[in-house]
Amino acid sequence: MSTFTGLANPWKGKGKANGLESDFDDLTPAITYRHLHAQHFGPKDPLRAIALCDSDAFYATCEQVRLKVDPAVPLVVRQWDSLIAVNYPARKFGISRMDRWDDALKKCPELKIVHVATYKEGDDEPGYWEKPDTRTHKVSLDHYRRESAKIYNMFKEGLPGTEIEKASIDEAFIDFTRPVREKLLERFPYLAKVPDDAPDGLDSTLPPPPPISWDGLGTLIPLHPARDNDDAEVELLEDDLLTTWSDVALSIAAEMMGRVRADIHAKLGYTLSAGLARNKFLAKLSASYRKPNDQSILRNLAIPGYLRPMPFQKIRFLGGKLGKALAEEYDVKTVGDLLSITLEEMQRKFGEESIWVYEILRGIDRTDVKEKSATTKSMAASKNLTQPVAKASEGSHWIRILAAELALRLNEARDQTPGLWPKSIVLGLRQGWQIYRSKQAPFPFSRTVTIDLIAAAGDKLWKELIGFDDSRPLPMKITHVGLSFTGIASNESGQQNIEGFFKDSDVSVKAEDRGTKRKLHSIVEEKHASEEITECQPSRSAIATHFDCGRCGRRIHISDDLAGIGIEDYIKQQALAALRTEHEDFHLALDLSKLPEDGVNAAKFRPDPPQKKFKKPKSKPEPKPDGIAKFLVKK
Ligand code: DCP
Ligand code: CA
Ligand code: CA
Repeated sequence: MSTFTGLANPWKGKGKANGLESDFDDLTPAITYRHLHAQHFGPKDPLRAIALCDSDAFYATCEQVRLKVDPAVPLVVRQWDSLIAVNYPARKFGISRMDRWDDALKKCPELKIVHVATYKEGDDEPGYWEKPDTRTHKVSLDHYRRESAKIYNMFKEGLPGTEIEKASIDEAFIDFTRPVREKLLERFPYLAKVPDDAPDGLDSTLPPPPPISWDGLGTLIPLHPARDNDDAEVELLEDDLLTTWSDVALSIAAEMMGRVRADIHAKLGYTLSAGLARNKFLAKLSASYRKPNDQSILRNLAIPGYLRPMPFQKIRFLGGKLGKALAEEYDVKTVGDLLSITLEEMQRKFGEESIWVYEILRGIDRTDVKEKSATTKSMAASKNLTQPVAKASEGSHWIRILAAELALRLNEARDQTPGLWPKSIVLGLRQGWQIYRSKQAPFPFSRTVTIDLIAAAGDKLWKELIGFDDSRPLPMKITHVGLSFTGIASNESGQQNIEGFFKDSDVSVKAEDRGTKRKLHSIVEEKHASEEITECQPSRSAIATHFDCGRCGRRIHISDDLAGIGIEDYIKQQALAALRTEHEDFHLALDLSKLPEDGVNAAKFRPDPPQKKFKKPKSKPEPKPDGIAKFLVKK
């Protein structure tokens, strides 16, 4: 065994005879004392350990836990005629989300079918009804959100020092880098100090790590997936020889992940599956390697073997138009097939932003795990209508149902964070997927959140958009009604402002009766008259969709298709990170083009040069962030 800097990549020389073996050239970076002792961990930190943890058959398990059903009983969650969640015992009968509920019952007569809770007008809370009717009821996911929050809170409590980003109702990214670093130093105290005879001081590479015992830590994604069992022993031996400190970091993260998964199962009854790897993209991809109730670990050296044979259209954001365009353009199927396309070629065909895809295909993802702050949160309640709105006056019915959901959710959120209040309320109406109209208005502060208050604000927006005159034709065929709160913040200062209003207007803040609240409503609306009711685009999620370049002062946006509400936040982050890298490179290229030919040292400008080749600077500094985005619309 030699030093770990020069560690051979097992794929080098074994790849196809077309030079592909150099596609993954960042798998065994030198790991130094400086890395280990860094206080800030960038996206290229070699000891980064990220997990994606996803609940198994989530809604189905929520119902199984709520109803105290034996987890071995096949159970599905029904929404109207379709299924939205199928537990693992039911999957054994060949039941999937694609089935109608009655077809599923044919496949498994003892199937337990639970219809998702629904709201109906006049109810403050959702209920589980015998025969809910889509014409009058609206689905409620409140119970699932509440259970989701419990799981999230157990992550927070059980994993101090980690960064946790909720990625959807049943999954979260967890960045273990910080606590893993502490554990490394605790377990291997000899790493705490640079040895006196270390040749390069802090920049000396760490001594080789000890072999790792992976027992009980999960499923290792193999280094050589194609090998048969006879080679298992060889592989084990090889595994030890190839062990790096990055792997040790992953193994410690896996211990922590496994412990919290077991705690959640014991306390709340949910099983979770996790993937652990060096970045978010790979963690997400590994999480489904073995389900349910397992965690899969993707060591750096296993990345090529895992990615290469993967049909790229299976990768979530390559499943849509972009994947199709790539498949057609190059007549290819797997990630490996795409590796021969150069960055230049990809960018020429698909726009500058495709650097992000180029990197993703090589297992590189620079996005951070970022906890979402409560200050930019939004809450949306919506209903797809099987029968479009027939008359203008029907609006109040739906608005009231949506208002009940928002009231419940805001009140629950206030139990956790008192004083939470939305800045605005938005009514969005849709005709199919093509036509969308919305209005928003500032939302008046009130000490108590009531359905009346929200419904009144919603009605006012409906009046602006549609009116309540049944004798006039509707301006659009409404197939979807959405009511949302945006800019939710814990509003101490907001409260003071409001109390200020009351002093001015001489209205008692203590009065809680409806009349006063209505007055309050109109006072606040008057105060905001100048900014009141603006036509707006479909509401965006709270995540940043642009950055401001410190060098040229330009604001760079990700394209509209990517910024939309249908695209997951981590995809937006990835696109934004790619744009940022691209933009930095653009400046770098520009800098280089201005320098005299000789003595140009890229490292001077960018200490950590990227693996791709620089693009030639354009004559005009006009980076265009569109291109690939048109392929990235949700399927
Ligand atoms: N969901 C839904 N409609 C979909 C997909 C999902 O209503 N088309 C809901 C129900 C799921 C929950 O979101 O329970 C989580 O989605 P997942 O894709 O994570 O699927 P499950 O958790 O149900 O199953 P798995 O164990 O495969 O993760
Ligand atoms: Ca899930
Ligand atoms: Ca999920």
